[in-house]
Amino acid sequence: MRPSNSCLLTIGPLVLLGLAAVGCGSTSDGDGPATQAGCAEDSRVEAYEVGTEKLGDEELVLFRMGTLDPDPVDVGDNGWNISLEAAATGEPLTGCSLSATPWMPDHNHGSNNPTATEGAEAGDYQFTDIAFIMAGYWEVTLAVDCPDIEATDTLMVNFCIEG
Ligand SMILES: [Cu+2]
Repeated sequence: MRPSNSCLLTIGPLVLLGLAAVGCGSTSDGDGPATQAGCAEDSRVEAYEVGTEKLGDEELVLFRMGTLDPDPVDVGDNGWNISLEAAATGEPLTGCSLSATPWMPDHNHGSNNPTATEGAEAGDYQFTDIAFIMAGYWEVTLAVDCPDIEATDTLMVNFCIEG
């Protein structure tokens, strides 16, 4: 169910700024899961725990969830640490390209598409500017491409920012 038609246009920084300015997806009718507030109760939301390991969709890469900054995530630029291992060998994956695509499925829009930098420890990667431009339910799809891995692997991690 869609919340309203105020938030259907997608992509483009100008459009996004416009949406943020008018407060897209405001809780006009209050029925359905797509309201801004209360996503902590949303059955799609998984609690975020540092140290949890998640296997990528292609089962090639193991993503270990690292610290968030701020923790919990909030509206604005967010930092996120992630470690990558080869699922087959458990070896840290270095030299990878790791990107994040935040998306609000209930509003049909994203924000930015940042790339992580490699940390000092082998296999560690850091995002500094994942832009959660509004409160609500977000899905962040990670995509990783490594010299030691045969194909791109992806993983979706979801977050709730209480409005
Ligand atoms: Cu939105």
